[in-house]
Amino acid sequence: LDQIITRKKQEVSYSKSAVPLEQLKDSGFFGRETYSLKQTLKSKSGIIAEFKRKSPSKGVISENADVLDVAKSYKTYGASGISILTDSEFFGGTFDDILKVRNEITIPILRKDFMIDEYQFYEAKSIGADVVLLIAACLSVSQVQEFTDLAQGLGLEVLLEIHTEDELAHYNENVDLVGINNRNLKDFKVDLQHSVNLKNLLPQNTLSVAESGIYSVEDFRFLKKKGFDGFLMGEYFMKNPGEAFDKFIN
Ligand code: IGP
Repeated sequence: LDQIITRKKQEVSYSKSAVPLEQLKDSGFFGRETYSLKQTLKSKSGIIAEFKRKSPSKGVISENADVLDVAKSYKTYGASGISILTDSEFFGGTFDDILKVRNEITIPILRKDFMIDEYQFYEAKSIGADVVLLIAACLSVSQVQEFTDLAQGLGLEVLLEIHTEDELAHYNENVDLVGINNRNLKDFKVDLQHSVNLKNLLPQNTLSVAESGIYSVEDFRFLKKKGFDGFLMGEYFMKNPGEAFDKFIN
């Protein structure tokens, strides 16, 4: 994680020198209609399906998948939203992946990246995202507050990701959704029960998303029964291209 953050800081400073923040703000934001993940989590399957080519924990997952084909099938199968990694170095994603789908896909798009600088929120808005991820493990409590205000001011929804009890301190009632990562980003271990325990410590009625390591109908049903509203799934769908969501939904 430290390595990712170091690299991310370099990337952001490079982007800023190419297109300064003031210029990015002036360029006007992409006029895509915005979609609310808070709403679609309830009205659709609850599945936030992810497009991901590779990851530090799994290596190459799917090198040649076409983002538009995948996004269209996710939408058709009833996804509440699509999560698109925009980190290149570690996850093989690009802004282009969002640019390619934004005009075709009428469900919320989550820009999935490591957000550490205000610049990235303007970027997210300018490429047409609806939702951004804030990872508690990468941010201070005050950064979470500050970035939540900034994101929402731009019309973006905020998914706050936590993994430990300590990170509950990063929660504030303004965040739109709370994701609990089943995977520990430090050692990559997956523990669903740990996430359930943590979810039970959140205020009731918090919209909660179980993230990562959901590989079977059993995993999915277990988390659903425990009251999670959303399910962020990447690897499973990337490795089973074109597979419908029926067995999860029904
Ligand atoms: C998806 P999986 O195990 O279904 O592919 O996981 C998603 O939860 C995972 O990609 C993720 C992630 C993150 C990636 C969750 N939080 C933070 C990068 C950064």
